[in-house]
Amino acid sequence: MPMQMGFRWYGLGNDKISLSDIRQIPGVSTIVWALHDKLPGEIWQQEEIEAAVRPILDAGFNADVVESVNVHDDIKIGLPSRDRYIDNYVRTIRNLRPFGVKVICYNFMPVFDWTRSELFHPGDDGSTSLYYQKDMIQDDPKEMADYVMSFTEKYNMTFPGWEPERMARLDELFAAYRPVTKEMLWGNLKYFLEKLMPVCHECDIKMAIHMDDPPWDIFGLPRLLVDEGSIARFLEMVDDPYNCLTLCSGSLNANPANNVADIVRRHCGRIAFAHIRNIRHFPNGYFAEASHRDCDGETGILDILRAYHDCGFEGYIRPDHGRHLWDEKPGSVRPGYGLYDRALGIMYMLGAWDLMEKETKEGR
Ligand code: CS2
Ligand code: MN
Repeated sequence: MPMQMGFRWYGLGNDKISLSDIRQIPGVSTIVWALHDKLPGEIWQQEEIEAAVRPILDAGFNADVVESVNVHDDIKIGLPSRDRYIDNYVRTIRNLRPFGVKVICYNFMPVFDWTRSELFHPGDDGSTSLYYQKDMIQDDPKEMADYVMSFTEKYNMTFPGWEPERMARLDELFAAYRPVTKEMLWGNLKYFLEKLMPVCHECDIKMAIHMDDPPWDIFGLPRLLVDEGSIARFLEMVDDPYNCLTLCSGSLNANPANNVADIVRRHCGRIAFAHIRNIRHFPNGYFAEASHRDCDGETGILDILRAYHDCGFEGYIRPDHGRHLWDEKPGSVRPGYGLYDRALGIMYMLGAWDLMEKETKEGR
């Protein structure tokens, strides 16, 4: 099967972008979806799944990739209650199977999903993008969480991994994670995946862990999937073809020492899902998310695409965050998930890909 291009969509009534908008972007076969009103640990029921997936299939897309089924904190912390939540996860996997789901993207980051100090940072060209200012993400998690949550309050828009119910208990969550060392977190991840692998085989659904974003410890919380060494450790720890990666180029390259194209070449067979995003680094260590065009950042988008092509990548790929362009402003667009820049990103990726395909066919 050839590589399949995906587009993340937040669902009817929860996304200003429509499926018919997405239909007009060339080459998109897969809608990357989720049940966005579910809390981590809850079972996704078949009727709820059916209601979310039906419009996607009716619009002519497949719904092969779920991003994310979020993992309950008790599983990450390793509390005795984790078994109950793992059972719920297993039931969710079984409930997803009849809808043709092939890949579940998830992450194992303590407390926070992605973290940024600014969601609408102005670029030189008048667009805005997500931005990371190192010194703002050091001591006070509350300040950053309040900033991100202010968007939820102001615009009545929730973000995956930033559930208001969890963020309201931030002190409690930090206290619960305090005894969890990095090694313990690795152990808890192994425990979780070993319980899931049999059901993944049974259902032919791959678990694809997302990289930690940014790829370093924040606010004293350990983070695991940060570089080639930790990715290799992860894949060996549960050495199973259903234990896979969501290789996120932007998350990894937030540390410019990570060469994403090399990582692709090394682990391509276990990459179920590719996120493509470009990062522009500033000399002071801050970074901004950039357009997908290779020269607009330092992530090496063309080398990464070539690495996927050389490896005969047959998984799912999607543009990750885009900038906010034209009429996309706070309140009218989900941070990082507007229509325009992600559509431009797709055309850039497909342009490079089509050229490589043509050259291969013609033996050049
Ligand atoms: C995504 C992640 O928007 C993003 O940064 O790439 O939030 C991703 O969806 C989760 O980490 C996966 O669980
Ligand atoms: Mn990503």
